[in-house]
Amino acid sequence: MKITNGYVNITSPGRNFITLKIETDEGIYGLGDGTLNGRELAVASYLTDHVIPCLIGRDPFQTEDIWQYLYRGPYWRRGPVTMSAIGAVDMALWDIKGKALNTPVYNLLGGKSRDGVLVYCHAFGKDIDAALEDVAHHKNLGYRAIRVQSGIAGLKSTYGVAKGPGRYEPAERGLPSEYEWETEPYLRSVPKLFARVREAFGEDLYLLHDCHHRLTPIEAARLGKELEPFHLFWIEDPTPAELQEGFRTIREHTTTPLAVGEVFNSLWDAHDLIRNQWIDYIRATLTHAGGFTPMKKLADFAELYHVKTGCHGATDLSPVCMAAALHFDTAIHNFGIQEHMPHTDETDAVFPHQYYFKDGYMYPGDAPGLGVDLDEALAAKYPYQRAYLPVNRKIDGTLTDW
Ligand code: GCO
Ligand code: MG
Repeated sequence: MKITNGYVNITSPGRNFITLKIETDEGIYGLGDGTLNGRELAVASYLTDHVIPCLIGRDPFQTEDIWQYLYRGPYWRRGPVTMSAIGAVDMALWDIKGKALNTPVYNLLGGKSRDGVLVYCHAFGKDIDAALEDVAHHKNLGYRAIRVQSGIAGLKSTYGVAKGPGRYEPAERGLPSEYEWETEPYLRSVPKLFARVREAFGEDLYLLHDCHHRLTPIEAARLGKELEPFHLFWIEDPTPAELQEGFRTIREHTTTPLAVGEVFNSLWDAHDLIRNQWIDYIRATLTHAGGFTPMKKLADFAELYHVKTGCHGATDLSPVCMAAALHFDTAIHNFGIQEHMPHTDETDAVFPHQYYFKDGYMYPGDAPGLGVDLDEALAAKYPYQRAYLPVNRKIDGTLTDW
């Protein structure tokens, strides 16, 4: 089999998505997600201008060789744009392989290691009472694991809480808006939030919380310690992880499990975190970390150190990535949990898919390949619209991590 053509689809059914389609001489095609929130067109150009021309004529079954060609070949390595582009190619090739062999991708990765994939959803509210209502709502939908975020008294906006009615969506159309941040009120509020959640819902729910890279290691250590009585499944991105050693400080002070890695794009971003056992869950995604080929290696490396996976699954990853993640989660041994932020009906219609949610778990379906498609005629009705993630400033005006 030979690759004969490839092109990038850009669509915006509510938010922007970059999808790579690779075609072959046997009529089989594969899809890959290359969406990088707020920097979508850079990945589209990387694919169209630099990657696709090098793929024509290659054997799509050679996923390892093509991955190495795209990673080592250009000399310039890593970075979210490069790795999202490589991730899209790798995903599309595994989709082709599955379709050609008439089997779901999870069978190519080791077969089913479990029946269902435990997922967590997002609950939030402008204050603690509203957050509790949203937890109750999601529990009634059947979720067994819920991430909880709430507004902070005195701050106009915070991460994970929608500004208006409706669900939370991180990117906003137009140029970046500015959010406001102060650490101390946040640190005082989160333990109160989880005390109330446990009081209202008991011990059975798995509870998670995202700090979104906003704390220093010692602040995160304080938060982890104060959350211990509420037995969280994890706190996520407690501190930025460029300095992997920062996690040592957090680890030395708390037994609250730690998750990090949604912005990672290589095993090397997590190398010290994993081999020193400073984290419990690695959140790298199939799109941003370069596809199945390196993610399988990352998971296998993590397994040696008792680290499990918890793949990023925000709505800024398309249903193609969601499908890929569910195949991956089904197959690997050290799966921990999968994030699930449901897409809008418009997005689901553009990307018809086999995967589904039932009673707290998700299932990839048994269609050959990834089990997800792209309705290009419908996608064309939603042209690209510029959108950015917000930026964040401390109340004195200093730019800080969003
Ligand atoms: C999460 C994330 C996201 C990010 C988003 C940025 O845990 O789901 O933190 O919501 O903010 O992916 O593009
Ligand atoms: Mg996060």
